[in-house]
Amino acid sequence: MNIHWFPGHMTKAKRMMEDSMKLVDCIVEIVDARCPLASRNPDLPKLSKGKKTLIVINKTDIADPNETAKWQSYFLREGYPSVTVSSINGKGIDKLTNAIRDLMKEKIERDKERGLVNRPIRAMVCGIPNVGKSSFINKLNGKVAAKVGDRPGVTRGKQWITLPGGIELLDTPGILWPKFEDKEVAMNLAFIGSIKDDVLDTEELAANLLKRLSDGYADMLTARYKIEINEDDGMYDLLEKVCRKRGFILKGNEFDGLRGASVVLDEFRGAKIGKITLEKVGE
Ligand SMILES: Nc1nc2c(ncn2[C@@H]2O[C@H](COP(=O)(O)OP(=O)(O)OP(=O)(O)O)[C@@H](O)[C@H]2O)c(=O)[nH]1
Ligand SMILES: [Mg+2]
Repeated sequence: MNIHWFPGHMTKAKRMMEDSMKLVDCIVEIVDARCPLASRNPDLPKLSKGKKTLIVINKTDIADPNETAKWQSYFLREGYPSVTVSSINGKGIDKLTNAIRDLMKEKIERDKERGLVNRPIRAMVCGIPNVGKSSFINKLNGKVAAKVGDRPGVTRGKQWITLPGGIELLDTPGILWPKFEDKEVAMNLAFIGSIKDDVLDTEELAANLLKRLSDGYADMLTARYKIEINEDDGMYDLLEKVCRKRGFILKGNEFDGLRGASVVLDEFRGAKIGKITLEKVGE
């Protein structure tokens, strides 16, 4: 499958982000719990010049909780502390400030030794499109942020959100780009809806997704679509089964793959099939 996706405005986004990065002490990188690796940006350590990074595993409300726990351990082994959140129901959002203070404890100590008190810790949110950056910031604003203030001069007119514990967060997130040249990554991002469907063959995509889910989440597929799944079913066989069960039939008794595909993709993305994680640690 060929995915032409890289938007032209990414160059501008990159420049803006590099600008913002100079203003902060640490990075909060949002990833999607359903594919925590595919939704990361491989260039971030270089872009941030090695700034300390906290990973926010977002959308945990629609991912497989067992896998989310494994991803959290994985990231820690890789040297990245993380918090697990849902920016829709707000779960876990209140863990952010402690996690940032913990991440930056050396700086806090250093400042203290130098007699610098009440120096804020500045952070910015980054992430590839659609991981929930805006939702996360909005949720913070609604839940734990004290106020939004403008700091002209220091910040060149940028808006900051003041969090408890002396943390200031840039209110505009940095948009990163995914590792789009990697086919597996592109597929996963397409499944979760981070790549516009109009550039994709949705039948091929949905059929691929069904085949993928039949390994590990077959029970959920069976429960949702009332279909029997055999090991030797090809991806289009699965799509056909879904279509026939749902009555998506065209003239001549052909199955309406397009209609089936759109339903499967929508239901997967809306977590109607279940809480599913596409990437497994160690695979
Ligand atoms: N279920 C669920 N959906 C979420 C969560 N966070 C965000 N979303 C949804 O994901 C979609 C993208 O969210 P945004 O907050 O717009 O993501 P973004 O990273 O700001 O996206 P861009 O601005 O396009 O880069 C929206 O449909 C949100 O409702 C979450 O924790 N759980
Ligand atoms: Mg946004």
